[in-house]
Amino acid sequence: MKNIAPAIFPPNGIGDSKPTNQAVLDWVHEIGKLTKPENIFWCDGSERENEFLIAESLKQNVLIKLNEEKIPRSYLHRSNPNDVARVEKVTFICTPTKEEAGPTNNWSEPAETYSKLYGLLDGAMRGRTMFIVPYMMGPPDSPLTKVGFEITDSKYVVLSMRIMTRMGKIALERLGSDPKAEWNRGVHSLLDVDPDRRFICHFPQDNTIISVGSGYGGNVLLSKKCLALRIGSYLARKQGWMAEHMLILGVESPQGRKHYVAAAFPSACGKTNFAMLIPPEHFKGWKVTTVGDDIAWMEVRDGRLFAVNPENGYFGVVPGTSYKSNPNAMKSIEHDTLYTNVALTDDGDVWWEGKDGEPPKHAIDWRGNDWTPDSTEKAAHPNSRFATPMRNNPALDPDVEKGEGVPISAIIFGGRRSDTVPLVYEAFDWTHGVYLGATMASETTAAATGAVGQVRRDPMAMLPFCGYNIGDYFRHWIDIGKRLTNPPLIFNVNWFRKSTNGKFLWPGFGENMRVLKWMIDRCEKKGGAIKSPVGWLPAPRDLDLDGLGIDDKSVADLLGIDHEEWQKELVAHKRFFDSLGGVVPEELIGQHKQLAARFEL
Ligand code: OXD
Ligand code: MN
Repeated sequence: MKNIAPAIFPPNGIGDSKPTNQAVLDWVHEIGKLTKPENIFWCDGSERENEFLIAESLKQNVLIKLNEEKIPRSYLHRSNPNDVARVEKVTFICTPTKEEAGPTNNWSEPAETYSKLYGLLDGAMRGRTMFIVPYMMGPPDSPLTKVGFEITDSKYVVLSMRIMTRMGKIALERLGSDPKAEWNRGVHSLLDVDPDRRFICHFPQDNTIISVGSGYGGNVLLSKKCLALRIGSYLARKQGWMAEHMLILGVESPQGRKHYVAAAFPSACGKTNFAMLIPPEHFKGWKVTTVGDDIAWMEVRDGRLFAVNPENGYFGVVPGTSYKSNPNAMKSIEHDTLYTNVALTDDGDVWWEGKDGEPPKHAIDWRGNDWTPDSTEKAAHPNSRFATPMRNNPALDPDVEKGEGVPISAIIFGGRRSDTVPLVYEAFDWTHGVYLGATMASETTAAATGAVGQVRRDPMAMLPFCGYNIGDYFRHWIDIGKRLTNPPLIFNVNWFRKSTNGKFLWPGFGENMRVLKWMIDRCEKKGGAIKSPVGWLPAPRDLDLDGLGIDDKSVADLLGIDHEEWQKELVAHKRFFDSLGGVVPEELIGQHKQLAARFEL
């Protein structure tokens, strides 16, 4: 096997930050004996360590330095072209029984899977450095915060984890030396980046993740989808909290009244854009701030839901990001950013489809080939990404580090639907809201491998991320509702509805503030709404559409409920529930019946 990650040899004082916790030391010893690395590098997250790792990565062509004047302290990484997105078909939940993993997950028997993976890992790090990355998910003083360790043979993973998590000493301190303390064990090896030897396996009962054969994003930054969502959701159910695929934003009125909302959209449906929304001119004095752009951990306190963002950075889709679509993201990625699979211009800048300005006359595309505007290939991969520290975001919420979290006034579900689903509507109550989440659907995107543009049901945007039986997950949502005396209102949005001639009806981006404002009005019990079979809908007059230049017909189309389309939707909901093989709680079956009955009235 060709060594694609040769060992590096740190000077004294770098790579020797061993933890005191014996359970960690024993586990690292065990994995070291198995993978047989050239040496072991204990990360501490320091600046000096980071500089050393960057220098070594540049030498080994793992990173390309970008133009220091244009984008200071930023780098480009190109992944293997066979390895550019999360691969759901080789992602497994390894619970003792198939039933625990449920109908929406790939399941594999734990003992057999350990044995297969240990076979693949045997000697996998020969001639390589084994990095031990301690990291912490969540603000330092939050009760929800968790510690993880990722063992990896990829420098790119170490450098990305440093951006995406609170990495190094801070995590070791949080863990302490109690050998019984809870922490996540993550093992990652690139192997030889062969799609046939690529597996992302979760062992929820052991709080363990093993990922082999990939070097890309969500497959290998084990803190994110693997721990914060799949293992996280399993722990959350057991421990009575929630781990959700949701952004968290703050919205403050000119009078200084502030609300926080959490929103679940499937991958690549504008979560980062919504989390960093800049209110348009018309909403002078309103402020939107970002707590998180991808994941929310939430708990019930005093009958309310409080949320923290477990992450420390953003791993966002690059194409389409521009000063028009997301100025705060553009400002965030102007420095200290690690890009993956974007194009490199001749002056060492980065470029992607949808960036502001003219395309460069010549660039090197994401595969490393010459590219010109006449090329038929894309310059940047559609799932190319930035990893950038959240502190780069000019709209970062001041309470992002608050251990107790922020109180959630509204939960928003949404997807990419060309038809059927109105721009916005509100659930009648919590259980109805759970139904909206459970039946959510979206047209697929490039964030995962597979066909793009097909409507797939994606409950709570958690289909690829729920680490246990989806029926139990729905039940957990319903049970959480019972503990909420002051529950958030639940909404559904669809920014992507199209006219009969295939044009988007809604301008989206900053103008989504108009929809957000209606939701906030509803939370403050002052927004108008009309009762429809699907939920509370704003009448056109309830939305502030001043100065938007949208005609009445488009507004009617955006908010319209087409009974024929909804008959099909009802059938699709039923088909989806049936496909889950009897795990859906009675309450949600009841909601389906009630929805059907409301259409009969
Ligand atoms: C992500 C995803 O990377 O959802 O956030 O795929
Ligand atoms: Mn995501």
